[in-house]
Amino acid sequence: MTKTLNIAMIGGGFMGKAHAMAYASMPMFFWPAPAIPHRKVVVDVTDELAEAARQRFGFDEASSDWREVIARDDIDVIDICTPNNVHAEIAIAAAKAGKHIICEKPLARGGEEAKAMLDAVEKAGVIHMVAFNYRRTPAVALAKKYIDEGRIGEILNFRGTYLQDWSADPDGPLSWRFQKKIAGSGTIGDIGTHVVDLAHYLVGPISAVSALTPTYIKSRPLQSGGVDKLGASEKNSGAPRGEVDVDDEVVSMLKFECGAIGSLEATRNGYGRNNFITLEIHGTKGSILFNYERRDELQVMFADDPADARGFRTVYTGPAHPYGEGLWPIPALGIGYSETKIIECYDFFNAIASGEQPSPSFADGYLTELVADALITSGETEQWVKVQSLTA
Ligand code: NAI
Ligand code: SOE
Repeated sequence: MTKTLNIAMIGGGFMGKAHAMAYASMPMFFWPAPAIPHRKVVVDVTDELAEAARQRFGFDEASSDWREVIARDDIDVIDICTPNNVHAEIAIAAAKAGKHIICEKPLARGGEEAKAMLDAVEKAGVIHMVAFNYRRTPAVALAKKYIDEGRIGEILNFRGTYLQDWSADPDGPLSWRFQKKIAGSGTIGDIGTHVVDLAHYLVGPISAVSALTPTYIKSRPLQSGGVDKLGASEKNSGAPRGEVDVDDEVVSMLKFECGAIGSLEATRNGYGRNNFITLEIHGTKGSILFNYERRDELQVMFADDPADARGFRTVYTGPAHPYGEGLWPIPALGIGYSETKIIECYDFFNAIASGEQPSPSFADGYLTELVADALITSGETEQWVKVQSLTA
């Protein structure tokens, strides 16, 4: 009989929806499942919001008090889907209560907070994961497989972009994503960290950065609390405005510990771009290209192909590729955002079942926060900044 584990999910916004869908779907895709996630309690800031989330996302119970929920003996897993300012407080309390933890990205508002979270989960001996789900796109996992097998040789260069346009309108509201005290940083923490995580996954640790981090839109109409509707829907040009104290864009050169070089670009102000995550990786024996907006496809070029057949080929991910056994039976039926979250859920529950930490764990999330800190400092000083070593 497959074991059931009770989930308490804190935060019922965009990510609450994605995680609830993953809990319901994971055993339907991956069977036998490592465990059955049971949607036990959902928590939000008011009883009304929590109750709406309970009904919508299929939880047994609703609560507006995460501390009380964490203290319960019948909860196995705490899932943190709140804005970034409460990740640390919730995770540290959950670790002390002996719960396994999955926390949305970015792990924290910087390296210091992330280190306290890492220390807490390591002391408690619980399983911990940070939800950098784009690693779980099968085409990205296939790129990792090719790289690990040496199919494109030694990595020379990594180019990663994450371009969106939902914040390009100056009258989009001052949601929590534009407030340093809540988000920690702007584009750097919100989407730049996804690229850093992908770079760490595919190439290895980043050792130094040289970044530019402009803020284009210095004030926005005030929004009093609430979920972040990501721009357009709450536009209100006549409302009183508040200061934006985070970066809108980051463009950085990168050095990796392995000797590779690279670049990272992330913006939420790039008109016409939506969820444009691209990776281009050059090795001594070939190259890999990925574009999340065409996420069923991986473009690969192997330098030892016959001269008359050289060039990029398109591999459509399917049953022969990572996670293919659980997903859809033929390639190109369509991998979506939900599938990345279902796979993430599968890997997290496998980790709980096996007792082995998953990747990315809080240790990986901490490393990513150290790079984010370095990007912020570099942007402020316009200097190269070394990433703080984990052993320092
Ligand atoms: P959101 O604004 O849509 O929803 C946040 C929810 O948390 C709201 O319902 C809010 O009322 C609730 N909340 C706030 N403080 C709380 C507290 N103290 N206790 C209980 N509930 C609280 O935000 P969204 O987009 O869901 O983001 C949440 C987290 O997920 C963030 O850390 C964000 O960076 C991350 N995220 C990750 C994505 C990914 O692709 N992995 C995509 C979107 C967000
Ligand atoms: C907004 O930029 C956002 O929702 C990010 O917070 C997520 O991490 C990203 O995956 C989608 O866009």
